[in-house]
Amino acid sequence: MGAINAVTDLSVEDGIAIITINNPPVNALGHAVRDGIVQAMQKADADAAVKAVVLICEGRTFHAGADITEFGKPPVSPWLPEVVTEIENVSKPTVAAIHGTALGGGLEVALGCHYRVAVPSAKCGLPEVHLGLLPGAGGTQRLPRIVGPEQALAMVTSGAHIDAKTANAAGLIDEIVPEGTLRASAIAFAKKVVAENRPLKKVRDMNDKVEAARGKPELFADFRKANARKFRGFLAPEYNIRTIEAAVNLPFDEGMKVERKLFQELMGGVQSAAQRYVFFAEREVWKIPDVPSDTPTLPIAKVGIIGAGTMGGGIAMNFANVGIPVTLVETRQEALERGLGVIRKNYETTAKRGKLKPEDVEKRMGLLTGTLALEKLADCDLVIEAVFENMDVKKDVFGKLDKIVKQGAILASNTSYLNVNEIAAATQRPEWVLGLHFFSPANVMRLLEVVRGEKTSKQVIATAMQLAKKIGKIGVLVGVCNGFVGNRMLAARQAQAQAMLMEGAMPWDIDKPLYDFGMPMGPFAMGDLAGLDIGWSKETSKSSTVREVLCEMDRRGQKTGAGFYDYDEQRNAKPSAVTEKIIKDFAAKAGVTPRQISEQEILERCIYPMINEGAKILEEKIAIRPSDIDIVWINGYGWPVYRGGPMFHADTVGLANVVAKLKEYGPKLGADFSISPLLEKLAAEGKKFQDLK
Ligand code: T1G
Repeated sequence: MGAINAVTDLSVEDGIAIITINNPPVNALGHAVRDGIVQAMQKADADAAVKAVVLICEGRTFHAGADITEFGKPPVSPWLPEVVTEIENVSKPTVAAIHGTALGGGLEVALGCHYRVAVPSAKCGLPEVHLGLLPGAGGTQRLPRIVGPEQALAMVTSGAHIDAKTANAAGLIDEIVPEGTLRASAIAFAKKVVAENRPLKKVRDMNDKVEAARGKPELFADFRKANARKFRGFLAPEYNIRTIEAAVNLPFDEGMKVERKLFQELMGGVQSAAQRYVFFAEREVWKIPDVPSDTPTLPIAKVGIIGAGTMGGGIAMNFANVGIPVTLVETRQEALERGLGVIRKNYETTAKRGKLKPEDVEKRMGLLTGTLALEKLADCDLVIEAVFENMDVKKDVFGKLDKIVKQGAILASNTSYLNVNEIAAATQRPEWVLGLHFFSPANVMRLLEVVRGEKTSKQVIATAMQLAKKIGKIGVLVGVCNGFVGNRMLAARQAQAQAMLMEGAMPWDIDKPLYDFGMPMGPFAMGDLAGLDIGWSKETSKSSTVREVLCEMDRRGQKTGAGFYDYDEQRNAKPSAVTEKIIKDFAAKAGVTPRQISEQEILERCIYPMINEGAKILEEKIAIRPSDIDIVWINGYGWPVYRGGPMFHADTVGLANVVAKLKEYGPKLGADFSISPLLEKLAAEGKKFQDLK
């Protein structure tokens, strides 16, 4: 038979038709693939010599879903639901042969087949919720009919990929076949189905599990309640729940109508547009225009970390987690033991939660060596300094490292805002120096700002980005400036939050609109969580700010039961009359007449100066592209992914509106505030940050 089209091949072997799709990199179900499958299924169905059909993909994976690059464009028939129905209605057994990841529309295509076989390493999932969507080709109606509504609810709202063994146990995969034998085993399985005259198992007709859940609304009510906090602000999880409810309560075709309606609502919405933008943005960050992807990288087999405090310890765990031995250096034995103790406690907590085997706790602790001798770092491939944020201390450490550590090793600073070029200049090898800015807790937060110094070599950059991926981080390359990308923009927001305190807003008035916007918490609640005494000392405190006065009163945040807020035993925050009086006293001393500030003004004055700072960061080439800035904020500062990040949000609001508001707030934004020329230019041209390629 041969090629059906550029991506689809149809062959017949001993009565079994094999439809082979080859659409790299992930066999996404773009138009050609959909059309190819339909044509091939029709040909196989019409061929009397064909007794059964196998659908298999070339390359690294079975279909990893619909082609996301086609979203937002006019859909071209055959649509994916039609493809699935076409497969289901073939009059001969159809078998999906799964390897890699059968995801989204890919799993839906497999659910249209009458049988599914997979190799042990295969994974299945419906991750559409991560794109602000839901499965739109029958997955919400077919999956619960196979795995039951409970597991279907968990799968469509978490988007988790389940392994072949679990899928087999759940009835999703009919047979696990040996690794490397997929094609032959699938053909053998198809022959067995024919020989045993097994029925055409149409999933749409398998109603036992959904009918069993009928009349049990508590299943959904409990699920919603249990996940309310996690799903806060997102639309897609709730929509996914409704489709599973429809699968339980309605006949298949009625349920499909509900799926289609809810799918189109989400597809047309800003949340999905934002999450699809983030999908591609997370893949763009790794592409450095002047550092080709084939730039040779350096092996990192041994890492040294200076400072076993909160950051140093968290950073060390990232390397131990991937099997890289780490030497931790401290100045005092007591500090070293405390640091290693915290790491062990973290691992043991993870093990208690069943997310780590006890033997793995020991294995990882076994990769950590503590020492008071800097000389022990001589043969490290990478040394990361995580000491006190003071330039003189940093330069002293780098000067010593320069003399101790072997040539060809990378020297990195975990500084969160200091000048990396100045630190590098404290060595004779600035081309081997860069910043690796981890976020606290460093073993949890996904973001890593990779700070490129003016002399950092391309090989060191390529190595750092590759290492970021290896330790499970999202590496974003940024340039040297005060606070790099994240903290520089945060400072712009904090300045406005502080300013509005003096104008009449209370901390809780400012935190609320940011929380409602989707941030995990506002600036003042965040301050209380981190501790108001970071960088504060009783000795130098002069009661010159609200924060200083609070610290002087031992209101240092959650840890002291009071800060900007008062906290109960369960650490629930409530507005504080004490803080209110302190703020009013400050405002009175400044001669300010407090005024009511609207939530909209608070939100805009917190976010728009950030966006403006983001535009300046692009002008200064501190960030490569606007979407990198968005990835920093989503993965480092809790910006809600369904709003795409500050720069995407600006495009959604309209740059002209942002500029107009910044001009309207003008004097309130501070004497040294100025609007970014790039932002003004794009606004004037009616353009978006996304137009900046
Ligand atoms: N469509 C288009 N391009 C895709 C794609 C997709 N579904 N998946 C991956 N790519 C591109 C990606 O942009 C990158 O391109 C390259 O493939 C390698 O990806 C109706 C509505 C499969 C686990 O959500 O989770 O089906 O950067 O770097 O780390 O119900 O890709 O090289 O140019 O991520 O090995 C549902 C999305 C779609 C799965 C592989 N499916 N993909 O991870 O490689 S919605 C998904 C992934 C849907 C239907 C609905 C991962 C992966 P480039 P990569 P990876």
